[in-house]
Amino acid sequence: MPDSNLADPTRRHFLATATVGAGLVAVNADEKQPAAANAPEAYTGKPETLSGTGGETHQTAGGNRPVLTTEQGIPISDDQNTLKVGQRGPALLEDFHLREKIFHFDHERIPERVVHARGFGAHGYFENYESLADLTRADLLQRPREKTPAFVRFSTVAGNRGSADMVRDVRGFAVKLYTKQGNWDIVGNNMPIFFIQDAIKFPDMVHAFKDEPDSGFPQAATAHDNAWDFISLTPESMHMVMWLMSDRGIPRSFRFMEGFGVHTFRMVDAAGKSTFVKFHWKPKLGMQSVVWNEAVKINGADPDYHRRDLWNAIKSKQFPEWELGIQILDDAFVEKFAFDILDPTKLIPEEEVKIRPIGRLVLDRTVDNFFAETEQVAFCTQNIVPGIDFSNDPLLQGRNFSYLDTQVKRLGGPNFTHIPINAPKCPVFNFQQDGHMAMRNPVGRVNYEPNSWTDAPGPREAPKLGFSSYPEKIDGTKQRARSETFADHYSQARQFFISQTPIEQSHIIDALVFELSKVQTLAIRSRVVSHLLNIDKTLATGVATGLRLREMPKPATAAKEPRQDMKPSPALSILKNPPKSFAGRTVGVLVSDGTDAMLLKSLEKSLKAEGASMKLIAPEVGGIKASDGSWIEADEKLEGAPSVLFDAVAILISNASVKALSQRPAARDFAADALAHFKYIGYAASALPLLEKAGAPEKPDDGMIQLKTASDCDTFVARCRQLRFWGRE
Ligand code: HDE
Repeated sequence: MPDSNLADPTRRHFLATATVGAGLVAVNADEKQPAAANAPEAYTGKPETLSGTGGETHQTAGGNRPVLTTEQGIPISDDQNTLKVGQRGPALLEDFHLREKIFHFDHERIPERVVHARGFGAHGYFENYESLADLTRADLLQRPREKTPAFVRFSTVAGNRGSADMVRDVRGFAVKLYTKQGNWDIVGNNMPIFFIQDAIKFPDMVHAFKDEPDSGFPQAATAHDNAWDFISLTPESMHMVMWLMSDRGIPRSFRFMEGFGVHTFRMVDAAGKSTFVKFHWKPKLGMQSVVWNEAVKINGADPDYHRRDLWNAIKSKQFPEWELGIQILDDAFVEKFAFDILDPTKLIPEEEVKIRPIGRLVLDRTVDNFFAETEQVAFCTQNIVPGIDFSNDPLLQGRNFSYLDTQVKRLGGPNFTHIPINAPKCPVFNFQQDGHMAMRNPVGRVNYEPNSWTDAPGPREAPKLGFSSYPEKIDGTKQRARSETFADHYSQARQFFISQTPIEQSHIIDALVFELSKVQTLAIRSRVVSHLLNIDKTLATGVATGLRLREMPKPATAAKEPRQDMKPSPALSILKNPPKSFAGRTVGVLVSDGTDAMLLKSLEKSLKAEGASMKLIAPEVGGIKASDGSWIEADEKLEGAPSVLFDAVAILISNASVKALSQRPAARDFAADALAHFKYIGYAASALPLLEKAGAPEKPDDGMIQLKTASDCDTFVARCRQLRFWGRE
């Protein structure tokens, strides 16, 4: 709480020289050593707010306001004024406080990540369900119910650090597990595959996707010529393009998306037996995405929508949770699978290999400081622990090389592992030393091994305990070549498309039409459609019609004929896997003076029972006078809280207010957008004129639920579980 006594400067003049030292106690009576003069326990100055000669505010130390110091610990007398000759004269070079403060500020930024620059992190833990000793010797997976501390950073890929959250993009899902045998990073995404098969194409891909180098735009969007030019010349990207253009590209929040390790990894047991596995994170609250028109508006209304959602969920103790599952790929499966398990543009349908749940990830703590934790966290795919190993996926192999480089560049030197967010939470002993910002150097004389010193000889190898790579036998010719087993670029893209509901398919078509309409070069548009023809005819025709292509191109030449026998995989659709409840979601309730207080209470109760919440939106943020005369504070002002920010809405404005509100564009948009985005709408009869003005059908549709009684509120919340009333489409 702000202390109102300390907010307004008194007119008493601030005099730096007169106050310095005045509040300092020289010696702590009981001890020989004097306490630091500016230590909070020694400082007896009184906190005051004073006015300087130019009327500027000075707040002085005392009480719970410690003494301000320079980085060298020198107490500061005046933080409002530069040292000058006279009051209006030039500044003096000897003002070390000014110099240090501005110098530090000038260096506040570190290079942003070249990809995944915009992210948001949180702390939590991973808890495994049962011992996985039959598969791996990874220490964290041996003992049932053991908790391992975790830090997770979600991100978009293409946008700069200051870009908006709700862009169409892949989301990073990077998990750092601080195990007792070192840090294990699972640096994955919210899509189980990738655009390219070989790391050597990554710089080209990222260059093409990010803003164009001459103009510097578009920001955080693939809807431009370079991106689609690259895609259209890279048929292996077609499967990922289907995912990106699907609703997975615009997730409602991090809490409602899946995560994937993408590559095939190995689990290695104590006897050295290796099993290939894929990692999957399943959100406990189920999957949910927004619709494109909503995404565009969310970015304007709240560019921090995803980070705010995660922050608020944790702060309100609705801890986001995912289940970790593995697909175990035995030799027989690897042998008979239609694709290569090393190809990162292919997934393994859950219907073919079931996912075995092995534990859960809970995020229960926000960061204390965004920069120190979210910005400085350094994930590295090569951080694995004994019991886990790499596969030969060429993309993973390239990544293992890349992440160290990027961290050195971003964090300024090789000692980024000393930063608390990156430091393992288990003992670290080695002879690495020096370098920029070394916080931890070997102690004593010994800084090498082998050595013959007996007194503190330092650490040594542990042949059994230590990490040892799976001794895979490899015999081959050194060459630059792509495996022929990677050549089928369309079959799984087709499988993804045919696994979607008609609504989801139409979203994919709309997204492609939108993106390609921003592409100015006709030949590129047409080339993309030539690939779509190899995926699905309706898809290609839908896009060609949406673009008004005057001539249908020929199908692109396929390196391998696409298969037509792919079975749909229902697990790939979001809508075929709806959540069981409305928990974790929020209803935006539009209220006004005269809103039925009882009804509002009933709605709140129904939502609470479901584990959902509501936000009150009023013409003014100060609040409303409800029907029973009570004063109810609002959470948001109408113009700052459009309906796109909520999962469903209720419009409970009174008869007396409906006319005035119907004149207000924000109120009309609130209702019109809720209708256009297929949201469930609870309404009081008195709100109907606003809904009608916003284009509601004369006879309310089944997504509109009139609220009169407590039981209506229960019905409304139960209907909201379906998230959207697609019937309106
Ligand atoms: Fe990354 N990637 N990547 N990537 N990646 C980075 O590392 C790279 C790839 C992923 O929240 C960078 O710390 C190469 C696939 C995530 O801090 C960099 C290749 C997948 C994050 C880098 C890939 C990812 C990164 C930039 C092709 C999904 C954010 C900053 C071989 C499985 C981690 C950094 C965070 C970040 C390189 C491809 C996921 C430059 C060379 C595939 C989630 O090192």
